[in-house]
Amino acid sequence: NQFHAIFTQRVPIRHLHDRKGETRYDALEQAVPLQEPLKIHEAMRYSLLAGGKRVRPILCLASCELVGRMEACAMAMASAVEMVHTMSLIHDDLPCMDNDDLRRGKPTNHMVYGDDTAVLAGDALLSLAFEHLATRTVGVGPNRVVQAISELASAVGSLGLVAGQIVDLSSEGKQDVDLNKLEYIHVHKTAKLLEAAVVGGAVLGGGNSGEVERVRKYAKSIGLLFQVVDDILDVTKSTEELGKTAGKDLLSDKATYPKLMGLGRAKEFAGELLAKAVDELAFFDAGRAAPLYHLAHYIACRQN
Ligand code: GRG
Repeated sequence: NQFHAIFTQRVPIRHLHDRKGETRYDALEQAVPLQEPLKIHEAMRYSLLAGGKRVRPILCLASCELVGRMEACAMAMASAVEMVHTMSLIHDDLPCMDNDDLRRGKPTNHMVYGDDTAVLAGDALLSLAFEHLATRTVGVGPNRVVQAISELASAVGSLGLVAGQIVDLSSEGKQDVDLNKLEYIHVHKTAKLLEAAVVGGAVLGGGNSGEVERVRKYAKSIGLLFQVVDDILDVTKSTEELGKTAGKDLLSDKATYPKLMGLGRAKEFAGELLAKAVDELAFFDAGRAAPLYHLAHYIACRQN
């Protein structure tokens, strides 16, 4: 319930364990201060602070605490992951990619600032993510910081997000997208960054290699689960709201889990992925694992 409240109220990440109501500031807001040149920093902040669910940073902090360290050790990583996520959304919405006018109910970055600034805002967020992680991580030895940087870099590059996006773009309008290809796209576009968030949190939290590999498996399952649930929501929302924007998902050619395996089987598959993720947590202390346990259930049951 605590986590559900955090997501639905869009609580800034620094507030996660702020039980006394003290030190109320948002790490992300502070990471990108409004400064000259104003236009680029405004554009970066517009999307970064636009009310995303912040699933990735919260996973990162929960994973750090799972293996025994304070969330502060992973705060820079948590912010960096959200910067990378935001840049991928800004670029994904561009006319040369998905060409979307709205994101989270607001005009997309390029609709407000223009294509040129939106490209630069994405580039600047990507670069700042790595600078922030490298220079603002506190209380962690350099080997672990380098390992976290490397996790994030491989999640983003030509074998990560970019791989998922290029295969997705190349599949547009084609009828040859089978379950294997769909899984490839989702693993790369969605699961890789969730994996980097969770693994990075555990690495910076001082986890040993066994612990890190367990949370990696947890992350791979919830990463795919995230997308299977997204596809299911597209169908169920489309059915509820046929004729509104969501209806286009039902009518489009885009391959989704419900389309390729049927809605019932897609829901079963989501249940299997949830069970697999939760299994990996059994190895850890139940109290420490509770946040990741509830986050997995939140991802399985979310409505947006
Ligand atoms: C990394 C250099 C570089 C380029 C990016 C554009 C691109 C290449 C990749 C696209 C990646 C993409 C848009 C994946 C979709 C991921 C996804 C599930 C988004 C929705 O995530 P939520 O629901 O969003 O967490 P909120 O709005 O809550 O933040």
